[in-house]
Amino acid sequence: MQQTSLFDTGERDVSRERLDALREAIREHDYRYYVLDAPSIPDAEYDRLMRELRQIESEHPQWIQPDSPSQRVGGSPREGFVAVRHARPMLSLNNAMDEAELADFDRRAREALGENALAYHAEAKIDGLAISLRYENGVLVRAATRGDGERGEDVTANVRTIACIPLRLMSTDRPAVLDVRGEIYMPRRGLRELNERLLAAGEKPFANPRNAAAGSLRQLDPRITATRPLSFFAYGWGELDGTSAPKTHSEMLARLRAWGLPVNPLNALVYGIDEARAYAARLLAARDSLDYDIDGAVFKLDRIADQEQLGFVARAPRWAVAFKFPPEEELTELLDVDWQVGRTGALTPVARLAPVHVGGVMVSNATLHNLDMIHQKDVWIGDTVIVRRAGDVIPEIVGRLIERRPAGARAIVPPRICPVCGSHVEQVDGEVALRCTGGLYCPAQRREAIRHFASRRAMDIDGLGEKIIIQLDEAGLVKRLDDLYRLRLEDVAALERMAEKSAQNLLDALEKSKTTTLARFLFALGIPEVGETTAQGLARHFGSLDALRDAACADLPTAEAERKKDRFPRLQAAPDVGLTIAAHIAGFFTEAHNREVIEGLLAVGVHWEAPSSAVGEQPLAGRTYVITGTLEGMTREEARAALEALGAKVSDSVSKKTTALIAGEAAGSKLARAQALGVPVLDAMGLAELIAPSR
Ligand code: 5U1
Repeated sequence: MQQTSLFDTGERDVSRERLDALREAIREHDYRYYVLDAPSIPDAEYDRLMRELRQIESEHPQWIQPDSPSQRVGGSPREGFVAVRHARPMLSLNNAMDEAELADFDRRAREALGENALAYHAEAKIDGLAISLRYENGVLVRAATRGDGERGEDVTANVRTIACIPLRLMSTDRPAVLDVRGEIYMPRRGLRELNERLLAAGEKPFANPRNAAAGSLRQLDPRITATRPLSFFAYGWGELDGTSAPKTHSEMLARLRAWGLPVNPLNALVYGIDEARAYAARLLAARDSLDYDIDGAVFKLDRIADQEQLGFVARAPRWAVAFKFPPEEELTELLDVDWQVGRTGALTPVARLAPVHVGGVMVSNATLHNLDMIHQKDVWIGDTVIVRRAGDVIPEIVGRLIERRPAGARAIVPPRICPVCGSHVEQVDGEVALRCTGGLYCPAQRREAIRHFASRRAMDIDGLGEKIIIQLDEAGLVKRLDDLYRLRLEDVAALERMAEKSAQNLLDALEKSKTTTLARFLFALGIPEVGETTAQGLARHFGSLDALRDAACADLPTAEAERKKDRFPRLQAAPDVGLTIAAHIAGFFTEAHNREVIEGLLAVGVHWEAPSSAVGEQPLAGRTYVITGTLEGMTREEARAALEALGAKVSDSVSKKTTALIAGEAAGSKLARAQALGVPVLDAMGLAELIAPSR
């Protein structure tokens, strides 16, 4: 052991410096955790710092100071809530970090009591917020957080909003005074829904259920707490008056339950260390399937007389221990970000991590959800990030340590082209997801594209179900949709469990599907947000695939249109088509890969009759018009739609082939060019005559 000199020799001891640094760091983390409700490191990291501090202090007891973070149990009440003194202190639990430490706890208890095997009350350690509920004559009079164990914050108004906490105890046999001790927590599903709500409102989501529970309970406005899905389990008691003293912990928890307090159904009585270990193993195995976070198993001597005999050290009882499970949050380095393309084309950022054990599993990938989340959490490549793996959800990045950002860190830039197929990537206004536009071409979307294409309301290809689609894909027989129509009988018959008769049936169904309608074909293309009704509207409005394709490709947004939020006017002129759908249609048709697949489908013989409303009503077919200037009584887009509905083509530039220029007020260079080329010029009246029969 090292001795400190009374006289400062100028030489600072390494442990001493480390001790100071640890105390400073822990104080900072306490402040962030208890006061700001914004912890910046996972619990496991905090625990490591605290353990290291305690270790140094145990090696150098002369350095222990009363204000060291190791010398108190919890945090201090924050401004805004009234401090209240607990009638009995709220204790904390000593931890057993592994089975050997659990066995030590059991051995010490057995030795102290002189018994061979002890009965333990085994419980799940809920990862929430400890609370003390005071009932006087059966009525809830106060709820207080743990604070420093002696004094906490009065959160009665907030706790009264938690539905499962009784405001009045049930049954007639009520104690005069009862302090119930337990944990307030937020169920995982509740947190997911809450975070969705917060994100939709443009607010910051919570990183984990514990922060969410703490943040919700510490709201100064109880009406906000009331909207939060909080829950509670009772696991102990403080002052108890006006009723018989319980003989065992399990007996008292049964009484709490009878009084209407929620008690965890996973609690059990176990005998001896082997059963305790087995309980912990079962609980750990069940951990992912629970709807709340747990961070360990708690074992308490069941007999109250035994508890009293063992007593306390500092603020932790010697009769109970928390057997800690592997932490569900850890720190690691974000090495890179890949973008995964889902079956509907949505791009998800996947974090590549320096491998780390989280919740007992080695994790090297985690989701970052979407670009909005990346911005919200301000995560960069090179950052030290907090990775969380809880429940059966995939590991996620919940934050980063800004103070550890290295000089070479770089911001995450989303790809402009799809990493799988090279089609361009779009982010449609109002949507969080980035999307690959190569829906018909992208291998990542292939199976989904085929499934949708073949579905009954689309091309109605009988017999082309999910299993066969997977087989065809795995065999590499269908790389693009049009390959479906090139399948040969022997290829299909060679698939596993495919009789020749079924293979022939499939080919027949494919052949039959070639004769379809434009509306079905448009729906079958799987353009995002284009359902059956929209597809029918598009077919009716444009009359032909060419007209729709021209509108989609020519309708690229100009800077001026962007400013006026007046994008894709020709597409938006169709029924049911607003800005978002128009953007999806434009994105789809401007992607050359998709146009190639459509050409391929037409080339193999997919065809349809012109929509009936357009048949015989195309008097302007083969003619090309250009529109310029301000038309009286009609926007240029309406004029264009009317001409196209009659089969005309509307072009943007005047050439010798232009049938006529339609010139409104303030026509400029196009009018001059038409006159120079001898192209006929019509005014608004001429246009009205031209389209009159159809209006
Ligand atoms: N399940 C459970 N959690 N928990 C936490 N029991 C339990 N007991 C505790 C704590 C702090 O303290 C006892 C000493 C009452």
